[in-house]
Amino acid sequence: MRHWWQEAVIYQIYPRSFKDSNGDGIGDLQGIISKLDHLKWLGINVLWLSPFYKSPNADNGYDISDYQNIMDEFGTMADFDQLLAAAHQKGIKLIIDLVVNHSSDEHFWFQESRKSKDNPYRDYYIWRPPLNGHATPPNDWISFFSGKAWDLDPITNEYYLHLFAKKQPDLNWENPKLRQEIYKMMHFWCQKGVDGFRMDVIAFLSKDTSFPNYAEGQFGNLKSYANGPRIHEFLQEMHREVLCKYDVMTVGEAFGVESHQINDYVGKSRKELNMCFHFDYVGIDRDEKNFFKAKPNWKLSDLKAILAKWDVALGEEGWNSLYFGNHDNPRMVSRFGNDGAFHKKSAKMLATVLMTMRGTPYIYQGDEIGMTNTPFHDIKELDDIQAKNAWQELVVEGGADPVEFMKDMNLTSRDHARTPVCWDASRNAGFTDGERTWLKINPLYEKINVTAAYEDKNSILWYYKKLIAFRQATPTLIYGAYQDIAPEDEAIFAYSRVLESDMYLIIHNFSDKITYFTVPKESLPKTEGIWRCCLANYEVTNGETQPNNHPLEMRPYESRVYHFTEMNFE
Ligand code: TEU
Ligand code: CA
Repeated sequence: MRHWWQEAVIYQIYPRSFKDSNGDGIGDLQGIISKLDHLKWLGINVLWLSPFYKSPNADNGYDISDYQNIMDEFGTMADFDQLLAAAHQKGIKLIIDLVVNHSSDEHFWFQESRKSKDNPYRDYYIWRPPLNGHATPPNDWISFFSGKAWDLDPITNEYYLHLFAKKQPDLNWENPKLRQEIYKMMHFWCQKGVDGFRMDVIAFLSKDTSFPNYAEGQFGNLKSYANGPRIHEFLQEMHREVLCKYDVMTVGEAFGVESHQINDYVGKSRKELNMCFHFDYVGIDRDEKNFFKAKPNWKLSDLKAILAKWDVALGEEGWNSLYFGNHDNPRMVSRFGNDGAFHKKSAKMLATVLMTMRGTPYIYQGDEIGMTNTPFHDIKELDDIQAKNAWQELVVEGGADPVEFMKDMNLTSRDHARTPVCWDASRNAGFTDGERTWLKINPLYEKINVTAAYEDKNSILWYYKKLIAFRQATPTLIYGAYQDIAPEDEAIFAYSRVLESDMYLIIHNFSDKITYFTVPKESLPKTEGIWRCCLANYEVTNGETQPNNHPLEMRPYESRVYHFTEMNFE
């Protein structure tokens, strides 16, 4: 059976950075409403909103203090209702972020929980006494945002667990009352009419309650946090109690899930999730020991191997999510493309990859105009708690070189994705009418902005629109089998997509040099037929359109999509 969420193209909005409507320099819900026509024009089907709930913003809304109210800066529940209705009216579905591994420490539950050991909310969180009666945490886990994952709370002299910031205590999913509260909250949003959930660090919900020390080896920490003993029981319960009652889609953030485990989460018969974001290539351009350090010479063959591995692992049982960027990663064109001489070409090439692989594609805001990384000169220019805590730990306390640290941040910071969307060439890039913005504006805004992109029919934006429409109209690109036909090549990424007798051949040049590529004979169809280049990011003249009988000359960051039609001999 085919589902609407397999055929959808999804667009992610990080509300703080999308569009400001009232001049305070912070994006908001009315800002999003004012730009829905942009999304409609692009042709996207689903909008994913990063958290917009009440939050003290220790982690920009991923620390929720009230799951059923709206963040003050973003507006009101009436604004949300208006946004949902307006999106639906334009034929756009809306999915929301479900952040239930942890809450904010300012959530009522935690405020109560910390008061005493016998408070009715005590077991909503994970409390443990100090080891041996001393100030020693229960185990050696560290937080993703630096420092220990346990904090000693003086009121009851016990530790609480926080895999992320101190202000993000982990919820205790062992407690059935907590689980019921979460399901009730999910019903609240489903009854409003939202169309699904993106689920934050979903594989972390169930912990090994003996809290062992880290497992040995690389990613030992992830092995300890993720895929806990009751994770599938919890997800199946969530499905039974909430999800199966609505026509909603779900996508889990599967940090810590390996490819051989994925179909336990998304397999058709599992009744858990529809799809997941895997994290396998998030670290491909990072130093193995230091996540903040970029490793510039990542290999295309490694990236392709990861993509193929997941496609095989998911097979016909599961379904993939395709993404090259989100609010936690640097800009995709700066990272996987070339944001200098081949900015436009490489942004279009990456978009072509995204739209021609098997799975549901996710576009991150601003990528449709090729927004790039932003130069940050000083730690004060960064906002992200992950960067600030790392600065404190590594530079201030650890004596690391501050210049080196900032050099790394200029490649790897999460804030690259969070600088405001550039709407036009006016002051503050048309993001706000106010004087200031909460995070700096990308200095290229006069050139790279939405208005300029609309005016240039050759722009990245127009190309996205064409690609999206093409994909939506082409079942083979959505459902067809995926086969990498040149896995070893370090410049060319080439694959076929086949559905019954329909075949596409897609070829990209991931390098800044002209590269010749010969399609391997065994990858060509056995029957006679005609090849037609139906989409490309360069002009393709007639003489060049046959991929089957001579080497193709692929220009820097060129993408071509070929369609094969069998010859009719009658
Ligand atoms: O991300 C999970 C996560 O672990 C990332 O923050 C990871 O550390 C990052 O990708 C590395 O750069 C989710 C949210 O997407 C993120 O924004 C939140 O900060 C985090 O969970 C906590 O809710
Ligand atoms: Ca605002």
